[in-house]
Amino acid sequence: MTVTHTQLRARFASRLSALYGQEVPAYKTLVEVTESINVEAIERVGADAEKLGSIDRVTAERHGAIRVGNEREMSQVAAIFGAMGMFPVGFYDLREAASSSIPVVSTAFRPIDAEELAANPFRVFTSMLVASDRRFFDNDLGGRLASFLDSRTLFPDELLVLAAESEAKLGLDDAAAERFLTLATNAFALSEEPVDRAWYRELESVSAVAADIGGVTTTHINHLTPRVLDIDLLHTRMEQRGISMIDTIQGPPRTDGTDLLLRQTSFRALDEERRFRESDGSIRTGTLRVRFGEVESRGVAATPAGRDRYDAFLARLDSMSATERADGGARELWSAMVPESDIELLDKDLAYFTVRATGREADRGASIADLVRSGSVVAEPIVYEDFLPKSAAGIFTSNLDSEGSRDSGRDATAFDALSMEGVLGRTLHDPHTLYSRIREASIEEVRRVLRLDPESDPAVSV
Ligand code: OOG
Ligand code: NI
Repeated sequence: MTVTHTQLRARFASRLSALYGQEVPAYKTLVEVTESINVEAIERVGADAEKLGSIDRVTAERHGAIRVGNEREMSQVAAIFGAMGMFPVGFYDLREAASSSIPVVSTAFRPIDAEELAANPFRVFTSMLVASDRRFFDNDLGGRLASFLDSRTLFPDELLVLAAESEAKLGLDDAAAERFLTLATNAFALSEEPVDRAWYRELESVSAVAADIGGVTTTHINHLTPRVLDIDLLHTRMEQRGISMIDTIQGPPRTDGTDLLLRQTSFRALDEERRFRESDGSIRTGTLRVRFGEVESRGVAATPAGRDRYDAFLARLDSMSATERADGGARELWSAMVPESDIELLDKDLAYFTVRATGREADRGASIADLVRSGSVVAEPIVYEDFLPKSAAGIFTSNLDSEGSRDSGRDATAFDALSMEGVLGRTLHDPHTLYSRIREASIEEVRRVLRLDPESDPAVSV
């Protein structure tokens, strides 16, 4: 029997979750609290709570975050995820997104078809260190870092061979699937290998993220994030369970209507025991603090116009004082800038929806929003499947003990979405194209069912 990409992805997500639960026990508490809040939300709100995904999808839903060191490692990760039906989507340059030192560029691997997303939406935010960026690493350190990374092997050949086979044959037989999943999961387990203390510290003085990536010979899952239906309540409950959360919830403020995009928060990184190699060659036990737990609530995907509103909101927020923000200023600002009801979001083309004909007759020449108002069509929000650079940078920095250092006068390494595509050696998908493709397919179907003509009913093309 062939184990399909979809099954491989679901099994990989659940194995990683088991691994991370063993390694970071607070993650298990987070999952427990998340699950009970989700059940309560369904009881309280009813079917509407499932408007952005069935309870089964939401309960199983996770995103992971991993970090690799160079282009070779990034292309290997792409091959491993390609074996599970996960494709690179979007480009994030975190070097620019924060004042602290985050010398990485990122993409997210995820399924892209509506059915695959519904079956298992597992996604992994994947960052690659840019050791050549002289703002962070001078010639000497950057050179030593690059050769350290060149000489390590994160993924065994056997794993890469199985990945290629799965990609080519759209799956693996049972035995090969088992082996693939074991090797893939192991590649992200925290290693027992001693950490070279002096090397780690040297990198840490520039950037804690650089040390986490390039200070060790292996990689590990940085966090796994469950999806919760009420993130404000979760924040309070976790504090009550004695787990100290970061102060803020990243992303747009809470609203009474349909949330846009993504809201995230995390608990502080915890001390983890690691072995160190000291400069005299002896091995000692110590601790590192890099892995944390994050949780998120997902809203509707924003169109480019909706995204512009969010970006404008962030810019306005920057000029607000902390007290103003905490006093409901953020929420007020958001309400003034973004409508909350589905129908307005749809009418103003701020968010993506799929549409479905109800069987009730439609007026000719009506817009989609009119058809929704008159009951001929229902609109359902398309879940935001991606990430937000500002929130990602916020999550990175909220868990760093020091800002690190950078010299903005030195040369930046030019690296954009096209460069990322070159590194991956495969298409880097644009999130908007994917969301609008899902929307268009549903409109096409409504047109067919209602026998609308795109020529005489132009509004229906949104
Ligand atoms: C990734 C941080 C970004 C998110 O949810 O925005 C991220 C990392 O810490 O490696 O996971
Ligand atoms: Ni995350």
